[in-house]
Amino acid sequence: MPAVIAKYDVKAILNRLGIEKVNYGAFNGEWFGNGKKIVSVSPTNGEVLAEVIQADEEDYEKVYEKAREAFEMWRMYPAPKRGEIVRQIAQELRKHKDDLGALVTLEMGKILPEGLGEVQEMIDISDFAVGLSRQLYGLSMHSERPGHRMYEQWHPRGVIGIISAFNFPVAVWAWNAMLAAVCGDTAIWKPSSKAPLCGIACIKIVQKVFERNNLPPAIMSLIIGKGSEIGEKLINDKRIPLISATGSTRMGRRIGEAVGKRLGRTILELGGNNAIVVSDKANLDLALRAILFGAVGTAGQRCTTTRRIIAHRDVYDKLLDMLVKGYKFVSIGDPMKPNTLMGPLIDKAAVENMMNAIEAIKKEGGEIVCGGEVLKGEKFSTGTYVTPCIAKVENHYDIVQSETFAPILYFIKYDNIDDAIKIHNDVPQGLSSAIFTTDLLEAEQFLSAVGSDCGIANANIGTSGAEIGGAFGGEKDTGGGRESGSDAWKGYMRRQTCTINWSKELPLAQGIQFDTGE
Ligand code: UN1
Repeated sequence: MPAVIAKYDVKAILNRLGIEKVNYGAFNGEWFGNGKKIVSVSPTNGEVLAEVIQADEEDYEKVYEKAREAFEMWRMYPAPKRGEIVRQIAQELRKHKDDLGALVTLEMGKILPEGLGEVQEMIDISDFAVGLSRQLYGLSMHSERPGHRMYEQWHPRGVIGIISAFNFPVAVWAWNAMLAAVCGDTAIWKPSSKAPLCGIACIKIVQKVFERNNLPPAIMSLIIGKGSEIGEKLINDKRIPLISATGSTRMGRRIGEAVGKRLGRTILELGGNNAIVVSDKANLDLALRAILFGAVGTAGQRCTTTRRIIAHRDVYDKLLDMLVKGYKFVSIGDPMKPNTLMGPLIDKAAVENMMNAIEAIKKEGGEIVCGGEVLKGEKFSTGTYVTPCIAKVENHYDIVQSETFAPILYFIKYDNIDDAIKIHNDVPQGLSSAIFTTDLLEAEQFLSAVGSDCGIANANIGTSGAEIGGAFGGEKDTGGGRESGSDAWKGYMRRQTCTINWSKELPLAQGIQFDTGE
């Protein structure tokens, strides 16, 4: 058990991470900021953690300029050496795991084991990137012309932009930043203004590594500011060839539009509406545990959160009953305390959003089976704690079709597997999905071309908690981008096809003759 679980001292944690009472929100090798001040308030108890002076539009230029300068040298620093720097970053992350995990919990409210798990994802992706730094392979192909060689190679793209959400305030940056770093890009990170201290703490950790190695710290820079100012500047900046963004579908559409207009590239990881199909041939005990973690974990604020259960009519009542009992044992409270399973929502606006969704469910004819209340009393004086909710609904309800970023789990009935898959895919989003069944044929159908239409599809494990080794992302309104493992690194590099003629002739492809007759 990490020491911080047993006993924690917020001041000491912040201190060890280099967080001061008032911090600058822009970093390009130096810390500065000339924008409005924001206050980071913990949703766990309403206490002020620290203040941040955000960046303004001029500060953005200063951040960009240093990131560009850093790119000029970083792209020529050999990839395996870039990997060595990321290896050192992974070591620093290991040293700071307890404190950074605790800060995630304090600033956004997920329970400490999940805060620590998030830092573990950062370490894992860093290790992955170290190996990758020696494996940025291109293919070679046979030329149709004699005395010619053809191959493709991958070059760094440039200064890229990373926009991250409050719910994974450190890991999602690391998925992007560590891959970008070994690929030879430099990255400007705009974290969510709801979790600015997490951003500052991460950059302080990596800053030391760059400084120790006499490298420009602007290889990984930071810009905290308003979406309507700094976010807009970043996405409209022609000099930024790639924007990798995580957030709502609404936000992603805006980014896709702005970056698409200037023909830049995007990696978009947007909303999910993740379902678990529970067959009459499922191991219900396994399904129960997966659903509990998937629906209640991170208080329903993961993009991979389980939002819909599509249960076979023969197990529907039994599963619902098991879940309602299970929900009673979910201990809600201070996410820093051992045994707590669900912390607060990020803020009161999120609570209001959840309450509005519950009203909408009832209006459309749904039935609230349990939960969905705002908790009151001294322990919950922040107004950010709720009970997780289960509702019986129809898949076509407007409210079911959209992502509510809160712990609401929809229960839907199905008759046969074709029917289940149809219901499953009948939503605008396509991030993560799962089936629980011991029937091989059903599982294979779910994973086949006529099965789940999501970017992630699992059998007998839940929708959330993906490993970093796979490509992460989804289809349809989820945005289509892929981050993290597999060959997602290719998004951070530009592909170049090269043909070299080592003969003394100049044959043309496709057998074309183009002689001047001289
Ligand atoms: C997110 O919610 O934006 O698969 C990312 C998961 C985590 C990542 C979630 N590894 O739940």
